[in-house]
Amino acid sequence: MRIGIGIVVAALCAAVGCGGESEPGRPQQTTRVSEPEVGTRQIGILAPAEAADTAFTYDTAAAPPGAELELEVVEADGMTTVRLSTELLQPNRGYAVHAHTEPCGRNGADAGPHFQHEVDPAATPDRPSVDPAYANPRNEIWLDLTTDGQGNGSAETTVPFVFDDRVPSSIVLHEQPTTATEHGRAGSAGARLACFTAPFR
Ligand SMILES: [Cu+2]
Repeated sequence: MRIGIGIVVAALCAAVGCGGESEPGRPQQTTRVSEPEVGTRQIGILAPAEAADTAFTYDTAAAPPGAELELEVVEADGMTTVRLSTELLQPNRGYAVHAHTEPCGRNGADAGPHFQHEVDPAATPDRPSVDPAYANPRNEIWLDLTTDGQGNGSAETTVPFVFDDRVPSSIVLHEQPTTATEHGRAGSAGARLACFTAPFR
């Protein structure tokens, strides 16, 4: 009797195709040849801080309202690649840019410190990490860029980690053209000119 039922099931499967252990109504699994990619792509248009929703400028001369920021994040094979492209910022100017931990707000400080994969144990809310062992472009996400004559620019970085439950919440553009790397100042880049709330996942 058991054998008989087995043959009937086998025949049905041959006719309609049974999906191994898949449950009814669920798409069947396909074989993956590498880790799945996880990614986001977000666009923000700068607006004056008092009127902004997601993309804030705190200095309308250095980071003009209407400037566009596009952020792309791709996690794959244990690494994360982040691309930032900008349009209509100040022409021929450098901007130091980083991923920060908190969403943007009315004040530049609202975005919190730099996102760090391994958090500097010496850092406090009042004294951000300035230790190059932690404040560096492999443990943080730095996207320093220089604009062309039209104010367009781009930057890309690949860091040797993917995110766990902690992810960056924003991208901040700073006054200095590049990010400091020396001990005691590592990660410093001057005033916050603009901020784009862009959850990385
Ligand atoms: Cu920053």
